[in-house]
Amino acid sequence: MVDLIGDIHGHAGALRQLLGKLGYTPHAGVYRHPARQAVFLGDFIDRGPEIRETLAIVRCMIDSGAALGVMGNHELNALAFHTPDPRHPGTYLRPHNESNSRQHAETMRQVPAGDLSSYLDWFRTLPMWLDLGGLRVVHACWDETCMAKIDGPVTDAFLQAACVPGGSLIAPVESLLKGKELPLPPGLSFRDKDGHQRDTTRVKWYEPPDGHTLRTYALASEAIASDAPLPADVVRAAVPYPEDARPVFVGHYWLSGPRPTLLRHNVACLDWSVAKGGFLCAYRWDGEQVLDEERFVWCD
Ligand SMILES: [Mn+2]
Repeated sequence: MVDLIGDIHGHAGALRQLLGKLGYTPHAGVYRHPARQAVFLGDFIDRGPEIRETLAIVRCMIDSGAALGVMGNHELNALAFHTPDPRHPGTYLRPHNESNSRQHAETMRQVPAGDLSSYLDWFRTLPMWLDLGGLRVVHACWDETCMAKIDGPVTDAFLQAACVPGGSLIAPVESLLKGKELPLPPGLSFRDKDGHQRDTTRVKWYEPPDGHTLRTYALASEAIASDAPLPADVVRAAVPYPEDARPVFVGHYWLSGPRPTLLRHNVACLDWSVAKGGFLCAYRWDGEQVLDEERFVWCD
């Protein structure tokens, strides 16, 4: 059975503490559990004091079979940031503008170039999602219509299609790794936890949109003060997660609260904002199809 672990973002101290609490101990430098496997939900980098140590712990566990893991949007962004754009020599698939450079600066400062290049090669081996039979794992959103459009390894051509404006894979890859967003009506914007002005909001993609307003369909981490109805095209395009589907685990959403809660009986987000004053969170899964809030494990 498995222990799912949310977004680490360079907090190796919290990771070591959580692994210890879950009964994983280091053997020849690799954290292992005698009877269980860890599953990482992505977003290992770009914040926090110990990005290099986080990468070392996670990669050793995955490469040795002590863990599995999926790609987060930060790993995909880093790949595009460091992959030259073949059409425009001297530029990269993710432009080196100020905000992108700022996003990746801590990773480049903390991880020596040679190591980073090796980790980037390794990021390419991370799957976009995992279907483990009794449970499912993806960084932000389980949407099989998007998955059907994605196949093959993370090559330069894949990165180009997934990251460069106009690319054929942008919409499906962003849905899986960043979730569903909807545009807010003119004049209605808000500041996110990083202080960025946002004119779109992340939504409860797993719920049927019927009966929802902007306020109730937005994820709890984003307070939208509008009871305007959802746009018709958003309602039409929604792919809610079936009530009787296998449990799905996601990260990504920077949730906050005194203790973890489920999004629904078969949907759990394990990102409780360790990199923004919250805590690193795991879920100890033993095959149950109705998830149980008593199975969250976290370190304050
Ligand atoms: Mn993320």
